[in-house]
Amino acid sequence: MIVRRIDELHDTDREVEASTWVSRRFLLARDGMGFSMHDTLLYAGTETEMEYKHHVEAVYCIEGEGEIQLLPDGPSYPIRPGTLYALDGNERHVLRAKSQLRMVCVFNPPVTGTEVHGPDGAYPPMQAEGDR
Ligand code: 9YT
Repeated sequence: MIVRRIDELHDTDREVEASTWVSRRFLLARDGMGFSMHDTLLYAGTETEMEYKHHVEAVYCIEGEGEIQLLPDGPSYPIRPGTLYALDGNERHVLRAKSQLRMVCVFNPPVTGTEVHGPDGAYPPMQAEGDR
């Protein structure tokens, strides 16, 4: 069994920061669960464009207010605590945080912990076990 607390992730490779968000990664590929699970903060007043071409992702909002819009010109949906969205079609999207958003994110396949968004907004495909 794995038991972790969020304060134990601080200043480790399980805490990954980008310009508009910080991701605290409770479960990564190396934990062997078959998915990764993150507690991500998106900073107030920011927008983050993403396209996970190689992963599906479910995101559950537990704090904050914002909206998600499908790109290039898709519909927008309000995000508030209690809202889940699931990108089951690798959709390109933008997440706008009106206030700080706290999101629980689950990725399949799991992220390895080293990914950053490429210029195309995607994380690269999962590497083979021996490459990590
Ligand atoms: C909600 C979202 O996708 N934010 C970007 C960061 C990503 N979820 C991550 O790596 O935790």
